[in-house]
Amino acid sequence: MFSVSLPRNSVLTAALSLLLTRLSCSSLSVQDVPHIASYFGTKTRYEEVNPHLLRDALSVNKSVLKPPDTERCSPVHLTAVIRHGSRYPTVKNIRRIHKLSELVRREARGGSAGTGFTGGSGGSGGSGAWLRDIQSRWEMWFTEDMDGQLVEKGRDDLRQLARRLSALFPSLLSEENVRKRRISFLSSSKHRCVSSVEAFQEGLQQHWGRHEVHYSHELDDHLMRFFERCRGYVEGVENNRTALAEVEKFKHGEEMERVRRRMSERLGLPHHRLTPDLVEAAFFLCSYELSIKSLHSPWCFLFDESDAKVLEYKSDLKQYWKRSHGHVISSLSSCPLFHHVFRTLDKAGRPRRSSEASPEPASVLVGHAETLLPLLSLLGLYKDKTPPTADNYSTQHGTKPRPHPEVQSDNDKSAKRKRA
Ligand SMILES: *[C@@H]1O[C@H](CO)[C@@H](O)[C@H](O)[C@H]1NC(C)=O
Ligand SMILES: *[C@@H]1O[C@H](CO)[C@@H](O)[C@H](O)[C@H]1NC(C)=O
Ligand SMILES: CC(=O)N[C@H]1CO[C@H](CO)[C@@H](O)[C@@H]1O
Repeated sequence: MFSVSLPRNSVLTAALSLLLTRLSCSSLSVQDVPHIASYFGTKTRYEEVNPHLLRDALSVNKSVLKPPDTERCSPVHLTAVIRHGSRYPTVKNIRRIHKLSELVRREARGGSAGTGFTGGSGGSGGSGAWLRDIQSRWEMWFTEDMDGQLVEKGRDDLRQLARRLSALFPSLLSEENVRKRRISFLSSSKHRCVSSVEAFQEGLQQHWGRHEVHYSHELDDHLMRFFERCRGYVEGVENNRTALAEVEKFKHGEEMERVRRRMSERLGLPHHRLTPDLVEAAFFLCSYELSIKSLHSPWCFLFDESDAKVLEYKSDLKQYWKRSHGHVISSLSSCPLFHHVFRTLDKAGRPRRSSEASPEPASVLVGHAETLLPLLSLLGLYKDKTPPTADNYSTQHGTKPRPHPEVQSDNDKSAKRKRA
């Protein structure tokens, strides 16, 4: 959250909300949550980062908005750049999950190696229970048509975020401002983003006890999917294998090899059958069953905490080199959005005669993690002194994240991903 104090005692506020939160009717008790639940990178449940929302998904802390004691301020504008809510895996990962589940169902014989786990609902210990669960009870329920769509829980993420923001900024996200269409809603054209911007509007209406929702939003891929239109980025990073050399190196490096070997032992599968992509598919499977269905998946028992840290580092490396500070062009590609946000803030903060119309009270922009990361990087946030590399796992993996003081930590999962 960053705010600009204006001459006439007003506060201009821009909230950057990275990841959303959800939570409501989860049936998982605390001890049922997989022991590796906080290592899923961009797929971590929002409640792992903001556990207070488990108790009350609508709670807000108004003290974060308190202006300096010497000033009398009131909010005049809110810009929120928001990622879509929880979603299904994309087709690429659904195919990997399918391949993994077939392999394990047909060929896994279980490990004799003691894993130190007791798992599965049988609770009889060893690898037997969870592997029996996977092989006889677990059903492949992902279908290709789910391809990255928003899940019901993802809708809740956005509804609840809208309600919290509305409680924090009642004069901006007000019923009247929405009714008179004074608030702009922009979205990426992807289905999950459109569903998210609609859910956000539903949340506002719920907040006011209304049932009939009138949606109003515009699609703008120039702003929200700038990354696919920036030639320098597409050629220099997206389509350039060398740009992600550190990720490739780590993927085939000794830490990942150890995870692979342990996983193949636990499953009783020949090592060569389990590619690094399939190892990752199992990890994602654990994360998706938790975030979509609130399930403690039997697949989670394939990993211990040290395995999870390695896989988390791998996805951190990828985000860093693909979307963040790794290559300057990645952050520069967000210039269209950057300029849009700051032009909007400037306009809202410009001194006005009292006869002039007041500025747009709020601008809500819904995009992707790929939208947020380059923008945060361009703002200079979360920049490591030394870049994370394939060789740095041992020095970097234990680093605790420190959220940047000026970024609202509400839902800020990305803060965790950055090694401050
Ligand atoms: C609210 O935020 C302030 C400042 O960040 C913090 O000191 C305080 O403990 C928070 N209150 C609650 C109830 O979380
Ligand atoms: C690909 O990435 C490498 C490493 O970052 C860089 O040196 C090279 O110039 C890039 N190639 C293109 C075509 O941009
Ligand atoms: C934090 C840390 O150890 N960073 C090092 C990672 O590796 C690169 C080169 O391999 C070094 O330059 C960094 O200092």
